[in-house]
Amino acid sequence: MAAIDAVLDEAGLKNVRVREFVHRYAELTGADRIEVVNASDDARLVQESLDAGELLPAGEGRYYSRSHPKDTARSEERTVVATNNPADKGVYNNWRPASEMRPLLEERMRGASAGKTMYVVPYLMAPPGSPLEAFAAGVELTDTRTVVLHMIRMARVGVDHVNDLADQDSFVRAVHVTGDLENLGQGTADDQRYFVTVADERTILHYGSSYGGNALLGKIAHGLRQAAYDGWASGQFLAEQFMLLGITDKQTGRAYHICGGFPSASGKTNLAMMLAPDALGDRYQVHFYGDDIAWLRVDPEDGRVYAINPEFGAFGVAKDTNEVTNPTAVEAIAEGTGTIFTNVAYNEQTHEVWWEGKTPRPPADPTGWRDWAGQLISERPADAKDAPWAHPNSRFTTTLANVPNIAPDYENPKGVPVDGIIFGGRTRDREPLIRAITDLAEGVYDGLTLGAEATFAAEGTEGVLRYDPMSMRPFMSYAEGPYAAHWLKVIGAATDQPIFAHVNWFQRDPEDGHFLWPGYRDNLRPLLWLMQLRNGEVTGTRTPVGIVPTKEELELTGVDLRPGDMDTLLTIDTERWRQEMAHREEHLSTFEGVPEEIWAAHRRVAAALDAETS
Ligand code: OXD
Ligand code: MN
Repeated sequence: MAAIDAVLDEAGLKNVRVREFVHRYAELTGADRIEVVNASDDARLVQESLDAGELLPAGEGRYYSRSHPKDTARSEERTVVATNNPADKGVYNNWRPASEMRPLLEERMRGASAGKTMYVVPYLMAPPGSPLEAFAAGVELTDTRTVVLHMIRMARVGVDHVNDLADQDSFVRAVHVTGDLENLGQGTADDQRYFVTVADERTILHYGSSYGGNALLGKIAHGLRQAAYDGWASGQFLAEQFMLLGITDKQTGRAYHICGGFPSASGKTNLAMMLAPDALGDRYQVHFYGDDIAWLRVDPEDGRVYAINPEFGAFGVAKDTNEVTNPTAVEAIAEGTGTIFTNVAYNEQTHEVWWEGKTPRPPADPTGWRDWAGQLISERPADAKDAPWAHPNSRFTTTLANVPNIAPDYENPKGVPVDGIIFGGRTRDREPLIRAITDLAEGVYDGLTLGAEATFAAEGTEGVLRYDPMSMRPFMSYAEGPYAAHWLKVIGAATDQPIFAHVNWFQRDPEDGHFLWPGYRDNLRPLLWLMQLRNGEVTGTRTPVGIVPTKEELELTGVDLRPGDMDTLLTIDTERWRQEMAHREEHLSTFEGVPEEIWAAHRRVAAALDAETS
């Protein structure tokens, strides 16, 4: 007891509520010692991790870590949102009563950190001074040093973030206990893991992993689940799994900001970090703000929607990251950036890292290379010769400031005004390159019916959409009907509302399967059109599902397209859309309390499609 107080005193941690929280969980988890962390401790903690073999060197100022092979991804089945109100139960949030989950988690955590250090990580999920700062402070207690190092890269970390709170109690209590990863029955009927957000008690209790969103509690558990709940409960904001980028027109001096949601494997990080295509680079500059989370609120002064990225870093999927797909990410993870790679392949002699898609082929000389699980490539058994070297969910963790086109105002506490909100899934047909939606309810309806093609059997039937409302399916913290209503309320309060759009970079030729649109940097072109449409500079063509550009309106200088492909990219296949409307109706019907405005939007689109074919 006295020893804990001495450490907290020494660290200058004054917030009495935080101190009580630390005491309580130090006792419960049985940790041997505690240590309070500030971002300035990074170099020392890195050195300790290198000495302990938890990190390996990966070139100058870069590091490599391997997770336990049974612990390589988020587990949606084991993730629960608990509250004290059964009405918070939705379709996707795995709701359970707080009175059941809190004791269950605390029992699992009891004594589970014996022999370990419990790190106290005070953090802020917002640029300091943000109007949403009251929702952004948290303290993560974790028994794993590499989790601390990830938190320092992904969140603003230091005792000042909790000492100075106006309401000393207004921090998220986040507890991470790793557990015995070898013996947790991961993926079996006897799975011991639980990742619980007790949303109405602003408490996060995660047990049984030390990987990514399971363990870096500022990011997904606080930045998305808790924040979405807080945004709704307070009536003040939305927290969404959205990227955020800026486009500056150097000719006119105007700046635009676009945020949006994409289901996984739909190119969100590449889009967020993109550069203008060479042919447009003299005129447009694209800036990066965030690749994964945006909090949206309306500013009473000008009635516009403002967005912040609450994060401080990027936890990006390594697979397929290269000079073509994402040159800015390649720079952001170069030597000297402090990047931590996890579960990529590693060369223990040269300290190089490699993942599928980094180069077209793996390194020709296997000497020194080990795959993500630590197996020497040269000693792989014959039947494993073709297995990937990196885990498909291998990652890099780097701070935002390392991204070369980071926006100069990315730390502006106010955030940036949002001109466009886009949704985009990976769909091989039906969805055109872009369709703009000018009506709020139709925009929200489009987000609620967002989906991407199921890619393998476990996710659904091949080719059928797997719905992922607003790309929030794994992060929903309250019921979908009230969620839709909250969207209408927040954005509806803006006097100058953003335009909505649905984009699709992945249309394919039905005959030979080639991608019709080159994607990547050329994705700027449809976004420029969207901004022009919002400004009234173009009119597009009205269709039952939104406004699509005419070929002439799109800036296509320097794009490499096959003849005829542009027409297909802008075509609405009314028959396919009518089939889709039936699926949408079924999908929306699974939610209780969907606002009438959303149903009306659905009926309007359905009627317009019917009118087109009759
Ligand atoms: C995710 C992530 O799992 O961003 O979505 O890490
Ligand atoms: Mn994400």
